[in-house]
Order: sequence, then structure tokens, then C-alpha cells
Amino acid sequence: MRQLSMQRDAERSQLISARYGVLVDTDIGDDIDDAMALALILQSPEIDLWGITTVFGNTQLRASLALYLLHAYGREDVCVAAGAQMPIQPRQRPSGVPQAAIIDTQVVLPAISTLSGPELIIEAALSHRGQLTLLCLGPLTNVATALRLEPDLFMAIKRIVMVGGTSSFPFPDWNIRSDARAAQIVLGAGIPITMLGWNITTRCQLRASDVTRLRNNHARQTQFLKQLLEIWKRHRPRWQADLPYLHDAVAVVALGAPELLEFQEMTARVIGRGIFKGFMAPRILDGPLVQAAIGIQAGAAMEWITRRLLSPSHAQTAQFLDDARHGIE
Ligand SMILES: [Ca+2]
Repeated sequence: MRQLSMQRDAERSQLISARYGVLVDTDIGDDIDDAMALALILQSPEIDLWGITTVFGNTQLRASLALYLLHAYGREDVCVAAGAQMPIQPRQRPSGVPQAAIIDTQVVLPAISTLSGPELIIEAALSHRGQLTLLCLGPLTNVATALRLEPDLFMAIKRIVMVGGTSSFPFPDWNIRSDARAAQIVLGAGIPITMLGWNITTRCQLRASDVTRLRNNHARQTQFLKQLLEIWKRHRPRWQADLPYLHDAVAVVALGAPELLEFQEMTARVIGRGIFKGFMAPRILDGPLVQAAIGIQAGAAMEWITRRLLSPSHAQTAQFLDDARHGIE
């Protein structure tokens, strides 16, 4: 009996120590993958979501969309701040946030934080020194601005997990080329960085069988995702495939199931000027070191993502973790 109890305590300790305190910086609202990643986070018991900041273009509308998603998942407690609208080094025009069409204006949502995006990043990092994992799902303007505002910030952030760049041939992916200067600042800041490049995230595309499973699941949250998918299909550029890539969801896989990815330390230089402005050149040039994903078990990762998105709310699991934490304290 005593042995069983000790085993349970050990399991609880393991679960709690594996829990990540995360702030998500996102350009939610254009492509669907940011929303899918946020939904996945809210379904992941090992992730404790401390806040959301929005970046790029109409960040107020993006923040409203994030709040609406949190409402759908019953997580109105999470603080959302609108961040930088203009990149430090502008390259392309932001879109009109088409996914915000899902917002029911009759629903009363919590207010957007009075802090700016960079201010919320600073507050979260300094109030949880050494514990904050920043999940960066868009251009890196907010994080770069926060690093400029608070010189000690790089010491306080535990890790950045970013979607962007490449670990194969030089390439100008959307997040890096949308603000190349911000990417240079963040990569060079001295914070441990896990990088999920374009060559890895494009391996994870929603499958027709996943859509069928979404359609056949009648949970409120799943219906919300299904609606988002319908909006995405109406607004996707003609050159895009019929089913979306889940780039940003791969960042959640890196936290929840890192064994499905293979990583390698490499240099990652971002070109800031000339015809190659916005390209990331990995390995071949001197530059900041990152842990870059070089491989993914794509089928297993998609299965992990889909199962989590379709699983019943993890609220009970989170409650278990909280109870366990109080039990140990
Ligand atoms: Ca994104």
C-alpha cells in the first residue's frame, strides 16, 4: 500500500515538474495554425498558459480573436495583450485578420490588457524568473521590443520555442521575413532557442481523415475549430493547398512530445539587407546558435495533435495537477 502511494507521489511530482509556464506570442487570425496551436495548448495538461500577446497589423482584432477562442475553451482567466502593429523592419503588409469573422459580437468578452504586448512579456518573465517559456508563433517584433525595453530580460526567460526559419537550405519564411531585424535581435539575445523551421513544419498538414474526425465530434470546442476551418477555406489564397499546414501546432509538439522531433545545434544567421533580406541561412554562416529541428515523425505528430484536439477538455487533468501540487506543498 505504502509502495503504491510512493509510486503515485513520484508520478505526480514528475507531471508537475514537466509542466511548462508558457506565454504565447501570436499573429492569430490570418492562417488557421495559430488558433489550432492555442487550442492544442488549452488541451495540453503539461502546459500552464500564463498569457497571450498578439503581433503584426491589427493586433487589437487579433487579441479579440484570442479572447474569443479562450471563451470557447472556458479560459477567460488568461490575460491577453495587444502588441506591436508595425514591424521594426517592415517588409510586407499585414492581412485583414479574416479568421476574426468567427467572433460573435453578442458575446461579452473580458477586456484586452491595458499592458502592451512587450510589457506583458516583460511582466511575465520578471515575475517568473527563469521559468517562462515563450512560444513565438509570429514575427518576432514584440519579443525584440521587450528585449530592447528591459536589458535584463534575456536572463529571465527560460527558453524561446519559435516557429520560423529553416534548418536546411537558406529560405525567407513568413515569420522571419516579416521582421528580419526583430529576428536578428531575438536570435542574438543569448536566450536558449528551440527553432522549428519551415522545412519541418510543412511536414504537418491536416489530413482529410482529421477533418472527418473533427466533423463527427460534437464537442463545443471541436465545433469551434470546424467553423474556423470553414472560414479558412473561404479566405485561403488560391495557391494554398486544400487543407492547412499546422506550422504553429508543431511548437506545441516540441513541448508535449519532443521525442517525435530530432534536433541539432546549428548557427542561424538572418540576412538583414540586400536581395536576400529576410532569408535565414543556417549552418553556412557564423551566427547565433539554436537547437533546430531537423526531423519529425510527421504521421505520429499529426496523430498526437488530432487526438489532443479531439479529446475531452483537460480541465479535470489540470485540476488533478493543481490538487497534486497542493498535496505536495
Ligand atoms: Ca503564426
